[in-house]
Amino acid sequence: MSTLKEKFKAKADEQAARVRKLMQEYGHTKIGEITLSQVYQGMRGVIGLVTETSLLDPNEGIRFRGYSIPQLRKQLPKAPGGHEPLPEGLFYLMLLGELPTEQDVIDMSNAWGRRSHVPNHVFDAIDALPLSTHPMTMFTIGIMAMQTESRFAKAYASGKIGKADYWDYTFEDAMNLIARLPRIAAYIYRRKYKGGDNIQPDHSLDWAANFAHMLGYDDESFYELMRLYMTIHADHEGGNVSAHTVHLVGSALSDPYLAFSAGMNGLAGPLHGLANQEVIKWIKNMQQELGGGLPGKEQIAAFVHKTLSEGKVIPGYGHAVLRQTDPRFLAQMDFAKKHLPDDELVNLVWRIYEVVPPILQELGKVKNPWPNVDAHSGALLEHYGLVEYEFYTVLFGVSRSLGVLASLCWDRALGLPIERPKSVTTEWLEQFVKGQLQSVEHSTHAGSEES
Ligand code: HAX
Repeated sequence: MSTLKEKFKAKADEQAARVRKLMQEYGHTKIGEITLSQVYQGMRGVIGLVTETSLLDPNEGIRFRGYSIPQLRKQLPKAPGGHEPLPEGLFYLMLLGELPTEQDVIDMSNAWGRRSHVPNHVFDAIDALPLSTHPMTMFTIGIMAMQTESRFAKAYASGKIGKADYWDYTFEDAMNLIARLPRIAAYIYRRKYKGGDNIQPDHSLDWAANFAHMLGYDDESFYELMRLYMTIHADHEGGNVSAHTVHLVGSALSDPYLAFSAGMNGLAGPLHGLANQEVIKWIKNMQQELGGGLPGKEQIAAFVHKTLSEGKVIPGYGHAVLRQTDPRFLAQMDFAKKHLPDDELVNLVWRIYEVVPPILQELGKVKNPWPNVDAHSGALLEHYGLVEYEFYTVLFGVSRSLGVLASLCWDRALGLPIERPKSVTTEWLEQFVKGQLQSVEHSTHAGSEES
């Protein structure tokens, strides 16, 4: 057993005992109430999931095992000469709950390098798709084609493993998947946009830099962007569509390939991860309509109003949980100030940031008028020449594997059961409300008779 796996097993045993104790002592304690509106409105605010890897505060933003993004940028190990955190370190932190040493991160890089072989039939499956296929569709199909490699599925099918072993095979699949995803993503990029001119991996590089290299961007500053990008997009607690889907599908003991691919289909929605391509599309349309360059604030405001009047959302703004500017937006802004302060598109993103929130606030219905992670990422990628915006969500997906697969390891280690919340019909709710009203009327009536 690898050291990482041994450490994970020890942590998982400790945590499982903690959960058992909590359940025994407080299993019946109420931790919230549900209103009828929440039932209709996407279960917003309903506490119904346990995700150990990160926690989202509406005002502070995401914390990974207690560490904010600015803290992670300082405290996680860096590449030699680099300033941004290595995503290997974040995965270690999410999996074990403790900060890694430099050596732990080097070991993780090496382990992923060793595990990164992608079988040829995966590339063949991608090659069978027309070039016009959206990169996210190619990505999920590539992941599905690779399901032949699932250690969990094979072990389960053999009938030789029991519940206590599930975490082990899930761990193996998670590590292999994370190791292989950059290769698949880069293959899709080079096939669709660069005439199939593939670039072989360079395992002397860290995971994110090697990904950048396979995409065709060998520039230290782009490596840094990829390290930061892969770190900040990795996890956003458990209730967002991609994370929740991976957990939900995994809860049926579908193997990590099936579960992760399902989560990626959710990430491909424009209200979730696809918003990163929508943002840049929207900005480009704005520039085109306004004659190019850097439009003035009034011009931007007019374009925002026009978008809203067409019944569309402003992509990159708003959030189901956050109520402040997303610290992931701010981290990218900080990166841009350091590396590309004069970039026109980046300056436009910053100007839009000054214009959009008051307009959304005025609408009176938008709960969070501030930018989210997707409002900034495209402008950074464009600067380095990665202009194929349909590919942006694939980058997000590669990063998201770190959080959701670490969580899936925890799901199996804690033996979490199949997920099955209760649903009801509108008629059921009407009857329920009527029953509540009648019982209130009955008790009021009974009360007045007594007095
Ligand atoms: N522009 C215009 N209207 C918006 C809006 C925006 N950016 N954000 C919310 N609203 C509207 C909603 O559409 C809703 O309108 P209706 O009542 O007419 O349906 C109303 O304001 C209330 O919505 P909310 O409660 O504030 O927001 P939700 O929790 O329902 O939705 C979303 C959160 C992120 C989906 C939403 O803010 C949105 O559509 N934003 C634009 C798309 C986007 O940037 N998505 C990425 C989010 C982050 C992420 O997951 N990244 O991957």
